[in-house]
Amino acid sequence: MSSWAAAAEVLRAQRIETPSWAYGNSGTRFKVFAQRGIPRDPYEKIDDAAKVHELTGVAPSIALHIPWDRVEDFGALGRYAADRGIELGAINPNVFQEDDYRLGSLCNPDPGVRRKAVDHLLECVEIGRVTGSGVLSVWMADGTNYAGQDNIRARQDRLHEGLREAYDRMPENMRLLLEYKFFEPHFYTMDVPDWGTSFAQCLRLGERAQVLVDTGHHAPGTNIEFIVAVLLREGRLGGFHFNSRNYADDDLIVGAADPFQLFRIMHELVSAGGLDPAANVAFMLDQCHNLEPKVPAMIRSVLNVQEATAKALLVDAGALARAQAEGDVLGANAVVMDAFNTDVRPRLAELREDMGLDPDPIAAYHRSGYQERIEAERTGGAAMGWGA
Ligand code: LRH
Ligand code: MN
Ligand code: MN
Repeated sequence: MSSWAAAAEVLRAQRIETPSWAYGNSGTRFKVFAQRGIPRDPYEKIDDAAKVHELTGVAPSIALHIPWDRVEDFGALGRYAADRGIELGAINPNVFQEDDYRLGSLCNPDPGVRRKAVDHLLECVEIGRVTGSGVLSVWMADGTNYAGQDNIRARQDRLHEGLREAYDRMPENMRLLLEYKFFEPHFYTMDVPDWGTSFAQCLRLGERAQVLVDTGHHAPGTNIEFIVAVLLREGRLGGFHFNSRNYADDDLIVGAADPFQLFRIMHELVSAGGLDPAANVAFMLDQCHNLEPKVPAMIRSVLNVQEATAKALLVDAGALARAQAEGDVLGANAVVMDAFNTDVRPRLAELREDMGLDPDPIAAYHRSGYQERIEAERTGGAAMGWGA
């Protein structure tokens, strides 16, 4: 694709999901910094997510993490979101924050603990049924710290059994996305360390099990766009958790550390049809804003994804294919770099005006008085779930 008119259509239809937990207080294991105006419950997180959508026009859903976002009545929560113009998105089970899970959740050697973890997944399937969520997004902290601590293959078998139960319980419209991470909190083995392990588990489960790529979960130097290309080709790229990193799972603003990597990922998506609604790739953010104010940080994140997408859509596919066919190494690379080096911000500002939005969503946020209002109204906001 290379014409801006065609690119603009795709950009209008883009959907980027923001995570409820990024609106809460967060920090590192050294300190959680309390900010002013932090949501006190899932309803207020929805208010913040709705503000991000109101100003960007492309963030119409919020991912939930259970139990952090547990409420009595998820139907009511969904209606509250709908009244504010957004939907409840992926349901993320949490099987990593209880003492019982010291040796793992689905992979734990103790059948009683495995039962508890599977029951939580089943509860999340039911929550997703009520909220109409299409994604059950599973990440487990399971792993071992020492050679011989547990049997690696037996843990894979237990993992399959647990996921199988959840998968079989899902309604037809739901997908199970299995997120991998190569280290942390365990440092010898993680039970789903990489896309290959996730892919193998998903293949055994069925077509509605797909791999989730969190861009902060790879060893330094990993070529993430290659993984994206292969998974798309296999029909198993379920979605992303976007964030950026310099060292480990930094959870910084997507596109902050390496905008070129984000562009390269988007380029692989565009060239393989990964932005088509039919490809059903979920674009979700998974970040922690430890220092910066949360709502404008989230707006910045959405804009960064949008800018990378716009640049990828500007790659002249015809010229690229010709250069590739001719073995023109420099020419092919130049086509891609030309797109990356295009300043798309003025065009995106115009597109926003076309969509009835302010051309500069961050300035609009600062003018809106929203930050002042939440700081005045909300006292004692909650931490995202750990470390506080
Ligand atoms: C794990 C992870 C996973 C969790 C989230 C809070 O590092 O990326 O997606 O659910 O962080
Ligand atoms: Mn993640
Ligand atoms: Mn992570």
